[in-house]
Amino acid sequence: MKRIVFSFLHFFIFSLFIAAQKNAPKPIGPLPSPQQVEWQKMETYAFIHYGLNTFTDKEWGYGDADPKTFNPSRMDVEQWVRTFKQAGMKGVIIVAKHHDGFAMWPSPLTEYNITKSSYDGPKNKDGKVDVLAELRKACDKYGLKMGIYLSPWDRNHAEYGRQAYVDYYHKQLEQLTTEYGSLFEVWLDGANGGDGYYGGARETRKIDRRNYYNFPKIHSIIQTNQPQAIIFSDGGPGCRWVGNERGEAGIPNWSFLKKDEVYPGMPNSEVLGSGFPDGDIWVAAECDVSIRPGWFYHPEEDSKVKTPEQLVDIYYKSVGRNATFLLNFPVDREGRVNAIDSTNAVRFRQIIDAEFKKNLLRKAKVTASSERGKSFRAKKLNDGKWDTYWSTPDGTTTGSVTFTFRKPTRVNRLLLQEYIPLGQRVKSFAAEALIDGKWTPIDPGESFGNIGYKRILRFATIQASALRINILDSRGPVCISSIEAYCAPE
Ligand code: FUL
Repeated sequence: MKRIVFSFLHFFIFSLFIAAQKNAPKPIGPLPSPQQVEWQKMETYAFIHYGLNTFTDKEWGYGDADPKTFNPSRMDVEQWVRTFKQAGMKGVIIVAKHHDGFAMWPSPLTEYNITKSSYDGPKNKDGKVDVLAELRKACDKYGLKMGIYLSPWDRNHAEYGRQAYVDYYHKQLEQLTTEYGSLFEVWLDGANGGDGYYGGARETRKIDRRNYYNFPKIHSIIQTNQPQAIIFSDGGPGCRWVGNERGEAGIPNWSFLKKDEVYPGMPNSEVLGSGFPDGDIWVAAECDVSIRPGWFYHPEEDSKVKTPEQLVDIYYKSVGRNATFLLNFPVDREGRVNAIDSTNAVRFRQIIDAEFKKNLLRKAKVTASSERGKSFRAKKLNDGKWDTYWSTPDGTTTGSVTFTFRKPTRVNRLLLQEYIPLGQRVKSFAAEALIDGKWTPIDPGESFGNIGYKRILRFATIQASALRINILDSRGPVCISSIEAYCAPE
């Protein structure tokens, strides 16, 4: 009997689900893949630049530094990952090979690798030092995801500029995508060609940025071996560069690009900050920025580490503008995340946690100008669930929602999220607050722009008895999964 009741309940819930799906708004492309949605939910993750440059005080090694120069005194990969965990990072992308061609893992394809360095750390299963294997282990221990950066440009390799190097690069990628477990992102930077050591030739080599590396082949290696991995480059296909290294996404920020229009190292990269409103592929923006002026460690930059407050500001300009925040840590010459960097990064997270401690709209009464039906009511906006959403009927591309507090409440942050599996829709919106009985526009000091996965607005503290969000234009019926408000400590 118990079983019958149970399966009846299941059937009932399932029927409700089907009924809800039936009335659901039709998706409006371009759409993200489920992997892209999962990736964007990570929001903040770390980047590591560490290698010969750390010891030669360079940003771009020429490719001729002696591997023995790599000589950390107290290296501790677990310390990196522990720090990232405390700083709320959900993953870490390591530079496996920068432009100087030095491989941080025991690549059998080149002598220019970590086993030829002065590093005498833990050994991998083959008895060799292997920074990537160490990182894998630490990531698994602390529950962080791992990604890799493999520079296409290689200033060490004698064959760079010719087909033999491209084959070599593909083989390196094949190895990295099969031997280090699951990767959440593969980073293909856009710096390309120029002068280098090139096996002793010491010359300038130019390549055709669009075609030389055989990107279709690169993508197929990654997609075959790591189907969940997001491929980063200036133009995706998984996620895109935001067009600057300040950690700032544009307003508005569309998660769309036009197919084949953007390629690594292209000029006019500033257009990447806002994406293309009429794009035809989903390629959301990632904001890469270093906690120091340089990507690699330089002792003289110890006094220039970004403060917790600066990192908080970057969070609002990246995650708060529908992008992800990739924060670089230049590991120092000891082989650690420097104490100044780790202190500031952890403090950054504490501030963010304090600012988003209590969603003030959770218990507010919510009404909307229109609702699509039972499953898409405005109350889905503050039910605490990401995959339920408020939606308007077909043909209704504007609307407003009002949240009424039980008593006047102090507010200075507004957070909105669209249900992106059905597309990014809202083109413009604004917000008002009911202050002393009068609807007053909220002024975030910047344009509201659009929404996407997440949009956060900061404004001076107001005491409001209600908040009203006005959707002014949308590419179709709106699908908003949550609206939240906070009062960050001042
Ligand atoms: C760029 C590189 O040239 C920089 O050195 C750094 O790695 C940055 C993240 O990407 O393309």
